[in-house]
Amino acid sequence: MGRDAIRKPKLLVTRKLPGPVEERIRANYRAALNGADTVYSSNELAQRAAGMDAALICATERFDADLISRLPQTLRILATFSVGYDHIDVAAATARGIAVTNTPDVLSDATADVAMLLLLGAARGAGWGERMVREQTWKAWSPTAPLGVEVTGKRLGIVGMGRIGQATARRARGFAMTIHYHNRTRLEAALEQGAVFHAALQDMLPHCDFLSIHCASTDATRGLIDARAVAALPDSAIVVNTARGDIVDDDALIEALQSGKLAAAGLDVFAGEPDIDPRYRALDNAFLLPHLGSATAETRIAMGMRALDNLDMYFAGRRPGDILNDVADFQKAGP
Ligand code: 8YV
Repeated sequence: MGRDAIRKPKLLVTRKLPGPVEERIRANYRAALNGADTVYSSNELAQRAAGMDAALICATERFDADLISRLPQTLRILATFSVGYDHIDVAAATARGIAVTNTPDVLSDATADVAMLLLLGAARGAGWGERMVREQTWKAWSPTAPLGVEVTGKRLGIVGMGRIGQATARRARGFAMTIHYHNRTRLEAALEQGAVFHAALQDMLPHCDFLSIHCASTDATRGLIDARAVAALPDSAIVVNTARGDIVDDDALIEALQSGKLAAAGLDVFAGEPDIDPRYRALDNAFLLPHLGSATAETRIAMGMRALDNLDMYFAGRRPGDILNDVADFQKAGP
């Protein structure tokens, strides 16, 4: 084995990643890749992690406290190929001195594009309209039916005004929408761009013709959009979710879509995905996508490169740019 091979850290890669990302991995790591792109179970992850220095993981793998306790002592860093990290028990990783990094920024535009796609698709009937064409139920054009909801000039409420929320607001302004937002902290005026801040979610909801969810899934936000929140929205409002499915209470949303309290919903994320609540499939006013928020070739490559920047920094003995926990030691890879 050459000197280089001895020095390269051992990296478990849990999913098949874009070609240029895997090329860079092969050049710099002794990697266990997943060419078949199997979604590993927790037991498989624990087994495959044996002897590894690091793991490059996705949101499809749940690194809970139990799995983290079964990781080998050699494994020092979990780099997730995602901005969200609700699939990782960061506190458990920190307690074992395992660094955790994510990939912010690089997917903000792609995800905001999908938020607008859902907003427009839900409002204008992209789902049911396409079904009419494909299923040949499109008969004579009619002045009165079917009709969607006008987007231009309406009020958009954004829950979570981070990078993706702000990118969505920029796009919505192009549709002359008035922006309201609820966030833990108020943004400075330069970032707010005239958006109306609401310290309490419940106070914002009556002002939202559209509601778009962009906060992280945490103990504080799980189930945030519940029956009480839905009831506070104006009748015929539209809900869009590109963040995480569990921020929405499925029972509340589905009942509101069934009763007509809400005109429509556009959803890219679901609790328990891909095994979503089957009632969504029967709702003509639900415009549904299979978690495509970051799914462009450019963005997925950028996410992989960002995860590798974090790993490279860690193994160069430096603090990774996107580190999420307070782990003091960054290792120099060496023989
Ligand atoms: C990713 C996402 O596709 O980055 C995130 O948090 O939700 C998605 O855009 C997925 O999580 C990849 O692991």
